[in-house]
Amino acid sequence: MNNVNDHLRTIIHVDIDCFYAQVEMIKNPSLMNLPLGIQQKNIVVTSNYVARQYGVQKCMKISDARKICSDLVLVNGEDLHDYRQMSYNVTACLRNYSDLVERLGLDENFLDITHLVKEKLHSNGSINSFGNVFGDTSMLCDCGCTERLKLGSQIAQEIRDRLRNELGLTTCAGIAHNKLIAKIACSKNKPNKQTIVFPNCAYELLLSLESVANIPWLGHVTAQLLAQHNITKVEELQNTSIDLLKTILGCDRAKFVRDLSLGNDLSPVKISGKPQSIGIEDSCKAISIEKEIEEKLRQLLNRLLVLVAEDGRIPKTLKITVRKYDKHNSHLSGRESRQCNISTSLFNNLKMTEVNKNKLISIIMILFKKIVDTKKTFHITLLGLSFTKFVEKPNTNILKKFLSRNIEVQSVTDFANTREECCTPTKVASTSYVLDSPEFELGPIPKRGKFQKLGTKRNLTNDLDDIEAPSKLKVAELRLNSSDSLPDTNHNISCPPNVNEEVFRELPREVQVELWENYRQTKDRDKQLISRLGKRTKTNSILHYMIHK
Ligand code: DGT
Ligand code: MG
Repeated sequence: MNNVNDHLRTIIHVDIDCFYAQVEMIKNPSLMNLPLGIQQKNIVVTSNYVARQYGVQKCMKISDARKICSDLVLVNGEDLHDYRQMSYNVTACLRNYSDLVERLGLDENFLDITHLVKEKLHSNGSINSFGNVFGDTSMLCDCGCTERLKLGSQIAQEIRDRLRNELGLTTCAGIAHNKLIAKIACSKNKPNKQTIVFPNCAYELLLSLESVANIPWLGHVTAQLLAQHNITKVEELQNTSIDLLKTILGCDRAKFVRDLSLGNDLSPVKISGKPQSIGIEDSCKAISIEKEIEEKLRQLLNRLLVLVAEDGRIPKTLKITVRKYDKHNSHLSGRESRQCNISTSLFNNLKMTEVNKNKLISIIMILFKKIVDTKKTFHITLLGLSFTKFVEKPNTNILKKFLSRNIEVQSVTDFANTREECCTPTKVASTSYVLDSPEFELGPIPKRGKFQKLGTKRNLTNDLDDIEAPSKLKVAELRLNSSDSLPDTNHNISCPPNVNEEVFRELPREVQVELWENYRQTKDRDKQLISRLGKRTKTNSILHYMIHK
């Protein structure tokens, strides 16, 4: 059952305690000792641990929560902005310890710290584990995994202390040789605790789960299929023959599920990149009128377009998901999806026009009608929209292109401004990290862009539209018309007066050329104006942006 070659990695799973509630308590510390619930519609999506002592649980109805805790303070948590930003900060902080950080939803991260452990192992004498240890440890493996995981638990403690000190968050962690065991371990002792599971205790850990439905990644539908064959306990799943599992689940799925039930998981920690899809969905009381469906979808689309705009890429595919209510068998009221390609030109403008929005709504309604026959009676209890297959926005202007790289950084450092010193990664990763959460999106790790050295507090994003950068054509035209020829490619371009020379030298040559031309253009224009008006006028240009004030 237990192959020592599978013990080589050290994985940490980090989960933030009562995530949305903690963010709200950080924003408003007076909530700290009060029972707090985070409300989305009529549901408490999470509660702080004070409220949990009263029995207020995740996904409880507001009315039920109030019955058991009359003092419950409710904060609306429908705007995910602050949660997303805190989530990015956590991931940025974790990347100090490994490049291999994988996000799962907004509040979970996997870290593969195998390399860090290897580096530290030599410099360590005897190693003590930190936090809780799961299971019977009288027969531990001697392949070296025990020391590695103990060291991993020290690193996990260090990481959690740092998250606490720098971001004010308490977290739980699981330390194990694979992602599955680390994730289950993490949930074993909560809140603000960590748990280590040695490979020989993995089997025992799986058996400690209440039912197969609690096995991560097994999935709701698989759990239902297994339940139809009276397989509900993990032990029953472990003892079911692989042939029967194949009959129930199909060949590949059967093997995957069998491995999960035994605690085997070779899946790597994948560096999160930008999400492959961005979507949102809303469950609702049964809707049976087409007009109401369209209205609901329009609301969803508006929210989704905000997320897509934040992401910055252009989607090529649109998908709708619908759940129909089947009154004869509510368990089988499954979801159905339809998708189609959409024109990227719909996203040409900075802000989507109403005309384009209406075009999208028409497409969405066509897709909807492919799933639901609106001429017959229908009851819809969930609607979802998502965009997939993204392409990067084309950059037309070389200067804008150069700036946009820094703007991307700016958008991330904005939220990290106050925390940048605490979370500046020791290794600057070139890969952007991501999320597979529907709400999610991410940008690159904060790093010091060239423009930060300009020492200006002006906001690049807002200034971009003000910049009067000459187009390439215009530069060529200026060159032709200019009496001062540009230095050839082998020579340095002169730094315009009053521009910080050090910064100027760091800019790409094309940008230096644009700046130089811009300066000369301004100078020529000023000269003409001076001669015409007899006084100096002010022009709006990138030069002014660069000039020391
Ligand atoms: P924990 O980890 O048990 O201390 O508590 P949380 O609140 O961190 O719960 P978790 O890790 O399952 O989920 C992270 C956040 O995601 C949570 O703060 C609120 C949100 N969330 C969780 N479950 C749901 C859900 O069913 N619906 C919605 N809309 N949000 C949810
Ligand atoms: Mg959590």
